[in-house]
Amino acid sequence: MNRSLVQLFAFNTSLLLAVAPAKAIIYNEAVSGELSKDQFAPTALTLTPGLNSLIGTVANSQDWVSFTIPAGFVMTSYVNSKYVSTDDQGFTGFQFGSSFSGDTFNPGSYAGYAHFGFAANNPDGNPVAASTVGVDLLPLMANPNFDPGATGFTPPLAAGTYTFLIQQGTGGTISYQFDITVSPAAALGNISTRAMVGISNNMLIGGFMIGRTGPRQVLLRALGPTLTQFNVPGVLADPFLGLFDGSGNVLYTNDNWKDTQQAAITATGKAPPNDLESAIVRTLEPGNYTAILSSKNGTPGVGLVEVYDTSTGVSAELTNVSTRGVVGTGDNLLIGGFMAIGGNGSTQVVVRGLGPTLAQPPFNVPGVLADPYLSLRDGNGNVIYTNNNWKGTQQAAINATGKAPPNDLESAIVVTVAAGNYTAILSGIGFGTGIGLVEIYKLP
Ligand SMILES: [Ca+2]
Ligand SMILES: [Ca+2]
Ligand SMILES: [Ca+2]
Repeated sequence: MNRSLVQLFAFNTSLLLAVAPAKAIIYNEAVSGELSKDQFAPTALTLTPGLNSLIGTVANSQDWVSFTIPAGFVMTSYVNSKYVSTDDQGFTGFQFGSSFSGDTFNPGSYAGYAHFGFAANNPDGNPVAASTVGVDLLPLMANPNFDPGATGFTPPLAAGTYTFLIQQGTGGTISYQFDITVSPAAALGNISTRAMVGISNNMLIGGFMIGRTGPRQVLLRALGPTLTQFNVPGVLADPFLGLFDGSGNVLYTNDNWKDTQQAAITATGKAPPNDLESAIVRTLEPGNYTAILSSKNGTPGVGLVEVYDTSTGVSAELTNVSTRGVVGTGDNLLIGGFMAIGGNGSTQVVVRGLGPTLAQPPFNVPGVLADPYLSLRDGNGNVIYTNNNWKGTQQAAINATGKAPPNDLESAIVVTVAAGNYTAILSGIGFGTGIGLVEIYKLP
């Protein structure tokens, strides 16, 4: 496969990466008055993507606040960025939910807690050497040695509501600031798949899942003639695109993108360059979907199916990707493209390449790829992982994901990737050809 085509994938999937971090003081007691002192009715604050600052004071009292992390985002840090007091330390901790039940002096009431200040005296002897100013308390609060008796949690904190206490007993007045970072949850962004498109079983099939966080507007498009600009020979002259639900019912079809939704498609900024190419823009409920690209006139050729989450600036929730099509040689390989976003810089995925399994029920596909070979490339086209037969190198790790291929000759890679664009390329050992399937799963 040529480098320019890899870069086409990277180009197509680059737009969602720019989630501009907000920087905001979400509450300042000097401006907005005292935070609640009632554990059952904390001051309710909704966090925004980016940095959120909470500024206040406590003197022999408690400040109670509940933070709501929006769907599709996670709290990645809770930094004690300012501490001014005559006392060595204060105390902070939290519980899941929109209020705090139980005894605030019982460690078992907290999911996690920490002392903070100049010489915070935490129970395990203190991994923080002295001052906590500038220190992210979240990983410390998640360490059971650091806060014995707490019920525990695993950072980052998922979407939801949490009630936090900031406390100072007798001994001083604390002025504090906590800086809370909210980032997109780990997810796969846009996807794209490319293969030879023929007739009958030789259609290009792209599967994807809309995640749990609610309806998403997606743009699907099918390209053929445009691929000639990327030096692809033998392109599909006239694509036809269908969108199906998880039960195989047809939801929408499109032949030529200007036919019915020209204005809506143009508004997404993703209109196909060629009038014979196809596009569909729809808002979809959570669930599994399949996009099928076929040749309108029956003449085979190389085509590309892409699925974009158009909710730019919000975490995408396309969680699984699968592509079925003909695996040929040269430029006619089967290619699955995806973008990893958020997740504090890392997303764990399983990529697998199937062939022989497709010949078995319930698929019963004739002419399958006999011996798949899989490679994973980064956005610059550099090969970062390869696998021939899945038991060869990562058998235990792949088994642990529950996604082990059914056949020993099939391929799988389990890997943690940084945010960015990737392509998974399926080919046949010994220049073998046939129908294959590339799948990409994001692990929880
Ligand atoms: Ca206060
Ligand atoms: Ca068409
Ligand atoms: Ca193989």
